[in-house]
Amino acid sequence: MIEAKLSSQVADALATGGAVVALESTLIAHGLPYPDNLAVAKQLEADVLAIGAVPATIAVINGEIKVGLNESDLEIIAHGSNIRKIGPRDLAAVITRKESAATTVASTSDIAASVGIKLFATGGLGGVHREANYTFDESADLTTLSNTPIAVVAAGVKSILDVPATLERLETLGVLVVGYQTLAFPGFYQTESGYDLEWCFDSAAEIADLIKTHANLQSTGAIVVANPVKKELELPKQLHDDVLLAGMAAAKKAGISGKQATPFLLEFFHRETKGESLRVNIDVVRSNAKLAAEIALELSQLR
Ligand code: PSU
Ligand code: MN
Repeated sequence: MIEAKLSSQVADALATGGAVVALESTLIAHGLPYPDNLAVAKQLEADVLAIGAVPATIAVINGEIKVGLNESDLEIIAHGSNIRKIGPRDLAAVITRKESAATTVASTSDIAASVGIKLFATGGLGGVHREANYTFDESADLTTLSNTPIAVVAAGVKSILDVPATLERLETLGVLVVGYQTLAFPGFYQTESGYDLEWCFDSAAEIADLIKTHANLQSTGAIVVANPVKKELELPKQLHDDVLLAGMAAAKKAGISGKQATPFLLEFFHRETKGESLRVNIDVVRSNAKLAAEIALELSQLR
């Protein structure tokens, strides 16, 4: 088990088999602009609480892994420009240096599963980047999901990625992907990515059952619950495709690669769509947090 400081609400809920939803901090520090990000961080926690589950936002604060952040921790993360974005491999370094850092899907999943949290909500997963065939840029989210027993609610993978390659890797790595009320794999800013799923689960209760069965089988990987943005809220396709092409060209020109690629492209989208992509991004994470809370609640009633 990873040594972490749990908020008293999270500790109580875990001790009594209550519903807990993990939330990540990279999305706050590097995925959304200040001060919207701070408001979103608080809104996500309120959304989870309103459904009757306990939110557990995860980050490293002054060298300590925290599960459940207080107001001042959230401020530190939200003023994120000099906060590192860290995957599982970086944890030891950040703790040794007593720095604060934002955790990605990979490191958040790792920490959450290790303290006994079963549900995690994010926006879009990391995966295989376009041109990964020669850059080798594949998110550590994939490796972690292959060996971490947690259910992650996401609107698919970020649309800036190579979506079909990411789906192939998820299959190879043994990560179960199920659509929530859909067989169309979501496209993050868009309802559909153009790629299909093999499983559609229709309710939070059915997904809670699935998580329980998966655990009984001692399956070691994660379950991805793919929750699409509502059609009437998605980013228009032409706008999305145009901005993505322009963003990738701008990234190349600016020499952006590796872990800077995602924050650069998300910011490019927010700017070039005049806030439309930001609105969709917020809708997506809120909807995922709510669904994760509903599933966590059902699961707590099963156990
Ligand atoms: N999805 C979002 N916004 C984000 C991310 C995902 O809507 O900021 C972050 C997550 O923390 C994810 C990370 O784990 O991007 C993946 O980054 P990379 O591709 O560098 O591994
Ligand atoms: Mn990468």
